[in-house]
Amino acid sequence: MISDNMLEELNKQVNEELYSAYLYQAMSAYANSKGYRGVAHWLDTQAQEEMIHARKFYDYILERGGRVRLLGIKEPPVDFGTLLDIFEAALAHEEHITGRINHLVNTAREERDHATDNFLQWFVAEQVEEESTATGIVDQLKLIGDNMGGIFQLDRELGTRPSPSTESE
Ligand code: OFO
Repeated sequence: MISDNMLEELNKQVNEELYSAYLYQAMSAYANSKGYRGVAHWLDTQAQEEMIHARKFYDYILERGGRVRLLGIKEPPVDFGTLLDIFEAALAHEEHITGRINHLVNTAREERDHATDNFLQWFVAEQVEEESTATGIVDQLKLIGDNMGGIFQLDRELGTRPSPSTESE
């Protein structure tokens, strides 16, 4: 049996992942308003991926016979500044999510809940990828600086991100 405490933490994580989707969607809308269509596409795809993450937690709660509680989703910001600001915010957010996943793993281990521990390992690996991807884009943007040609090229590159159904989300 899954504990009430573990269930509460998993329900909180559904909310964290839904907020992640909301945040990336808001970033995408902002990038679109600035004319960065490729960046907007990349962020939109990320928002879809976060919905899949939320769904994984949702399905797991049900699979364990738990009750899903959908908590209120907080409002994300509207303005995100420069492209570098956007991706630095994305990286900071992913670091926060990594902290949450680590907390969930610690809780599962304290409770000797091996099934939940095992379920969470996919997210442990996923967070390494999420942080590495965001760091890569931040580094590229720092190198590019104000070079419009570089920004144009990066925008085009980010616009080619495949949809979550065809990549390993
Ligand atoms: Fe769900 O990984 Fe990003 O936030």
